[in-house]
Amino acid sequence: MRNSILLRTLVILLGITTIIACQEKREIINFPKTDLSTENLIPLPLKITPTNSAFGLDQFTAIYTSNDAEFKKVGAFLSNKINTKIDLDVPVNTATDKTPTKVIYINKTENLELDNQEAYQMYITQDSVIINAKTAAGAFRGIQTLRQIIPEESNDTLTEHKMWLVPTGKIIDQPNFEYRGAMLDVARHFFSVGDVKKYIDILAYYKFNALHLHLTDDQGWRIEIKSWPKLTEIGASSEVGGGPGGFYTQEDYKDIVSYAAERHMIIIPEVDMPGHTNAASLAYPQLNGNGKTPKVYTGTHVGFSTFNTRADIVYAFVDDVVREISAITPGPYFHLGGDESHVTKKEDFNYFVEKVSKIVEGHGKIPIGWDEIAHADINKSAIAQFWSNEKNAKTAVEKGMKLILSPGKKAYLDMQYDTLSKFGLHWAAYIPVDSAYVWTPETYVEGIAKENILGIEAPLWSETISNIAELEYLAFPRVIGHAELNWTIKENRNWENYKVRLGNQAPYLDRMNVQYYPSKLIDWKKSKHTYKTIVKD
Ligand code: TNX
Repeated sequence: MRNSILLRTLVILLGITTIIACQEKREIINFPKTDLSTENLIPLPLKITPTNSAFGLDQFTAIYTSNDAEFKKVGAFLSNKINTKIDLDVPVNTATDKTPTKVIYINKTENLELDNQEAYQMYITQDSVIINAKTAAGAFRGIQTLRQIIPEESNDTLTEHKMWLVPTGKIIDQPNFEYRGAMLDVARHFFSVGDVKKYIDILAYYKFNALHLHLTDDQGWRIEIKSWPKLTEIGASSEVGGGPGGFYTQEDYKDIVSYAAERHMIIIPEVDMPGHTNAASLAYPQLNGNGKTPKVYTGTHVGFSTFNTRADIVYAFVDDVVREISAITPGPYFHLGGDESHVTKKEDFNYFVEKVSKIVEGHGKIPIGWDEIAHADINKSAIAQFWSNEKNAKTAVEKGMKLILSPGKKAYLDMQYDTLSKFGLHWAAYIPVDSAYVWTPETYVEGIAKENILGIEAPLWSETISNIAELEYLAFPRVIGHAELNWTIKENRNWENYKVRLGNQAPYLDRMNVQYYPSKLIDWKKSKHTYKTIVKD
């Protein structure tokens, strides 16, 4: 009896000594002063309150999440990205041989200061990082912020082991716009599943939540449709300049969709109609209704093709295509194109858009179309994507439709930076890095208010680019600016401040092997990774 009391006292004493030893150990760490608000975050959060100390991420750190399958996945994603960034193993919801002294806790809670479904709050103290979110999407946006403030280099002077110092403080954050999109034209030139995934992964880091794939155009049809097999047997083997083309099987497409879903992004499939349909009519000449079999088209002109908008077979075709694609698209939208149908009569165009919108709705999706669709008599739940014609945008809003803003002069990633740019076009404008950022979507189209705008989307048309390096040259760094316009409220946006944060993205972009355009407007931070550039400026 006496022995056991003695033993217990000893154990308790030992425990207390260990805790004191740990605390002493912690106290000796004299963290250098940090400032969370001067970190390199893009997009900039809504509110940052620095507390000027540091969370020492190290081998004694563990990630825990709420007991929710989606939150667990967010924890695993974070652990994986920490590992690829700094080669540190952070266990998730598991006990390890090392006693964790510090935790990153990803917590599902309704108790948030902000209403938005993608909002999150992050509290960083010396021994914990707590990310609170209502949804896994919110938690996922939160961990992007954390990834950005974990330094690449460890501090090896404070302890005997490596420690990465994360500045302490509080972040309250939510998106400025609900739809934060980029578009990739895989029709003019085909891009592989791997290329698309690489683009998605980087877009997710900057809090994008949508990738629109322009899957069909005159030069090629890029998605397998099982009920109309010639679309890919015949319509996919061409591209601008005469290259081999290519297409996604439905399995490939599902693979892209689930890769995006892991990053809380949706895929918006676009089948461009009734114009931009040469490749479809090449496969099935009955679709164009003029009795002629079209030729393979590898040029870059637009506006010469159309479906026969009065033929029943066209609607049977559209119904099959929309049904098959919708079945493998979990996102709520289907993009029906509708741009530059120059050889379709106006009344035929409107008739077509009305019928196709109903087909899209019949398959449970919300139609999106380029701004030309505003003149058709369609439900106001349809969305118009403004790219060049302000009148169309206004007509859409007057009808109660919401807009996605993609103004050619600001948001088009295929516009050249300047006259020396090796790739790109310039019909809308030259868009240097500052110009892509310095505009206000909230007031860009006179008379259109923020509540009419779903968000902005940065389209990358691929007439002049045929591989991932060229894609990256046009997309980066401008698309990072579009990320901030979409996420950060206008009061917090400022070019002088942004351009410093952008320069500090170089180590990340280099590590990801992104061959961005090294604009001279930006002071690019040196990085330990090899810096490759395909174009000298
Ligand atoms: C206009 S924007 C187009 C595309 C071209 C692009 C080139 C739009 C809806 N149509 O067909 O690829 O310009 O910048």
